[in-house]
Amino acid sequence: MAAPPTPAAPSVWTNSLGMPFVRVPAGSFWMGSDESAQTLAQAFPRLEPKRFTLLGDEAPVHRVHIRRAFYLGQHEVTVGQFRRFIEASGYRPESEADGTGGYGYNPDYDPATTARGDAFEGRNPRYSWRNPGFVQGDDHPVVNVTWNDAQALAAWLSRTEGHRYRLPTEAEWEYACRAGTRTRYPHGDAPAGLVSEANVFDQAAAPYWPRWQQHALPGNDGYAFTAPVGRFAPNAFGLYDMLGNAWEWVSDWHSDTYYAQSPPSDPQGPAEGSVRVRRGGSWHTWAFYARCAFRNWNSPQTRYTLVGMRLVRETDEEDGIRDVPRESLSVPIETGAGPVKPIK
Ligand SMILES: [Ca+2]
Ligand SMILES: [Ca+2]
Repeated sequence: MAAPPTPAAPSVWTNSLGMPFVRVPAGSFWMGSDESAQTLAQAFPRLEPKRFTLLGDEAPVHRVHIRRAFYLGQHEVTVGQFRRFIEASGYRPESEADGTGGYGYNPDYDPATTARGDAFEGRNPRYSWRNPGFVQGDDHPVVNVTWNDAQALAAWLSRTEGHRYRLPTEAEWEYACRAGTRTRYPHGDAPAGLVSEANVFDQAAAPYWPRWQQHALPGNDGYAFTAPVGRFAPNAFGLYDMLGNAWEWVSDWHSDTYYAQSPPSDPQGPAEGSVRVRRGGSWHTWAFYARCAFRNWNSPQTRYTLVGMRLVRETDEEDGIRDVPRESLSVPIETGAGPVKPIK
């Protein structure tokens, strides 16, 4: 008897800065979440009920078609890759160019004594992508980078390589994160399962943040701060750390009401806005906020210890990259089931 076929390994292409990209095929998916406050309260019993009423921007769940395959960074952009970009281009990241710095972890910093009560010290010129206040190797995700810094990196790569780079759209990001799944997380709905799948707020991080200890997942993922990229299992598209490690900027402006008006094919987000979306949660993020559907946002100038990026390289006809036949992918792109509730 023949052995069952093994899923094809993703086709990986590496750019001039050493960033591996995997091809994400065109397809359709259900975007967003319309879970009720009651359902969420059962799954996350330690959270205050008001948190479950603030998720209106995740609904309605709506069908989205991604009409074109794209290459997505297999990992978050790393410190080493960002350094090579800075050295080759002469670009000055916003945190250094505007002189106000970034944010950082300082064990002596007391949020209770500050007006904003922020978890991290900043802005402060001692902090930037070079120093978030905790140790990072070159293989950790770069943080303290702004949406504008991501634009600069994409523009420089496009110019020097002749391929078109950009941030993913919010729809491309969620499609890539879900990789054929409909659940809260790619592994399923159970928050506790996330600790073995992603670097989030867990028992490794909790001792550094005693105030939020009760929100730490019960397991230990091994990382109190950022982890080297690719330490957890990839999703069905071969992508690592879509959830956790560092939040990832996407290209869209944020609007609370966008999903109700979103075009079904290749949505690009609102035409204008004041804040850009970030996705996926980070090493410091509670499981509730590391769901595939959760949306967060900041101004394009925001730099923070939790926020990094991952780039798209668009496909083109002449680049000689071997396209993976859709049939060989291990994930069903189309899910037969409709949304739990009818789309309004
Ligand atoms: Ca962790
Ligand atoms: Ca991430």
